[in-house]
Amino acid sequence: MDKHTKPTIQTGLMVGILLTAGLVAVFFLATRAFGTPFAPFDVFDWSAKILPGALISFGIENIVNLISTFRLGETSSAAKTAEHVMAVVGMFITCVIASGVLFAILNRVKVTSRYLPGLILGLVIGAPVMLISRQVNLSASTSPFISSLWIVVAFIGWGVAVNWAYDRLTLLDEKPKNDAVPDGVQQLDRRRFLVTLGGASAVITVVGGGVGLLLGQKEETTQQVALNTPDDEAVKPWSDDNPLPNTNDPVQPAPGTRPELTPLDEHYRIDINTLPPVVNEDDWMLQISGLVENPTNLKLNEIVENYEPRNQFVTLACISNRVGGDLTSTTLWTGVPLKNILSQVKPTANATHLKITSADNFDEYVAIDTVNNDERIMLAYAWDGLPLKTQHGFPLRVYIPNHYGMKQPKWITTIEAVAEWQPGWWVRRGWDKDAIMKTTSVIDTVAVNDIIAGEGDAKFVPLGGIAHAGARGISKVEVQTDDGDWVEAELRQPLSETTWVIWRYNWPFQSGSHTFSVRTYDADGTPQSTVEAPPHPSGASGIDSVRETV
Ligand SMILES: Nc1nc2c(c(=O)[nH]1)N[C@H]1C(S)=C(S)[C@@H](COP(=O)(O)O)O[C@H]1N2
Ligand SMILES: [Mo]
Repeated sequence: MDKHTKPTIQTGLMVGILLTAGLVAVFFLATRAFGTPFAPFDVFDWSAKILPGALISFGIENIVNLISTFRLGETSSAAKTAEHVMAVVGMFITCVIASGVLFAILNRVKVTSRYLPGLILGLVIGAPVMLISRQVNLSASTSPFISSLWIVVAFIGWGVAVNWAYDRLTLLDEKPKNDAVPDGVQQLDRRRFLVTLGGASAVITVVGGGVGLLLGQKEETTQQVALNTPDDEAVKPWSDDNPLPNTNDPVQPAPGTRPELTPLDEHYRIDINTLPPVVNEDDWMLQISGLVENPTNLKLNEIVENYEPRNQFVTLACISNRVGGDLTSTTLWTGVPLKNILSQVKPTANATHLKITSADNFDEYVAIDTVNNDERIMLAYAWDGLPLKTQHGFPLRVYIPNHYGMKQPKWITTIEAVAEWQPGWWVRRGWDKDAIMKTTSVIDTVAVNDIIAGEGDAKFVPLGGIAHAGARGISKVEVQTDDGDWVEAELRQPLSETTWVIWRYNWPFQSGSHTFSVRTYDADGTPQSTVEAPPHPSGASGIDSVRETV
């Protein structure tokens, strides 16, 4: 009379949870310690690249909304964190289900070779993950062979562990039943086994995660080439002795206005990679090919040393930025006007566009006429006087004034002259083909704690923020209080004609609850659009307002 109870699928799922937590921790630790690929991120990146653009845009929009609704911090880093969590959860769910499936199979199929099923399971998951990682991983520092081997071995280890747990649980059940061993004992042994497994998994997870965190992130940038700008005031660190060009402007930002020059580590970051591609300067070359008379390969030092550098203060914005959002930042870009390089490679007469491709397979097109008519269009290798950080496109990115970031590849690897325009990465995914920056104005602060005393009883509350119109300039900013008249604000001299303009308005204090709104006009007097539009597909528009009780 065999009242043989096999381990249930639920037990299999439980085992899956415990062992997969360990697997993720081990992947994490190995990534931090040895630079192997973090498999969950690779699978996530791969899925994001093949899923339909509409779904991705929908996802991005919802994440951005959630982040701002729940004030989860700076949008672009919170969005990356969200991606990381989704990636790990995705792999976790997959493996937990797979573990349950293995238990179900083992319950039905008689196997002779003990760990073969677990090994096969590990291979069934590990092999595709390995292939995916080979295709998309750009951040690992181990060789492709080691990386691949590691992923397959790790998954096989995990599969065999699941298989082993199943066997142990079965054995505990199959102990001879006699009077000396009462029925409950098997149950107890099983529970004890799961508790032990849970304990071991917790230790691996905490130790792996903890040590991984302690090991810290990899180096920010690996540039060896010294920048060609040692005596240039414009790129030395800003200080009292080397102030920003507009430091003496009488219009000072209202307290609480965002910094006019974004600190480098606060510059927003948006791209299609959970971890930024790591480009090795020694292996890297800019290849310029296609319809050109002189196809050329340029090393970073040749770009830096052989061309006159150009500096430009730039406000970059993501097309996913909402009105008043933080996916926009300002810094000083240094690089080489692309037209100067083109004049040496000489596009042929039938070439109309440049296709710019990146290490992450991102691509965009820019018209050759546009490049030749605007020397601000540059291949940039430095930000704020320092080599580009890895996440911002080391070693080379392009700057194209007046357009959202989606038109401006980072981590450039090739430039190909072609005879016709094609839709670039985000354009193929349903975003605007021109992606011209919309005119926008934002209230950053109603500085109720910095009231200015005027004549007699008069008191003023400084209001301030930014206005930006790509490279078109700002001529006027106006502020409205409740349903009152629009009143002109003061404008601070911007850092350049392509940066945002800081505005300020000293509002005559009236106690109570008020709604403040702002609107702006391009240099040529064109008013900003007051029609509320979401970021997709052409960039957000609408009036920024804040309600404040003073
Ligand atoms: N290679 C590559 N370049 C890219 C992207 C990308 O995903 N891959 N994203 C673009 C987008 S959508 C934006 S908004 C800007 C952001 O630049 P930043 O992260 O340095 O602020 O990079 C652009 N260049
Ligand atoms: Mo973007």
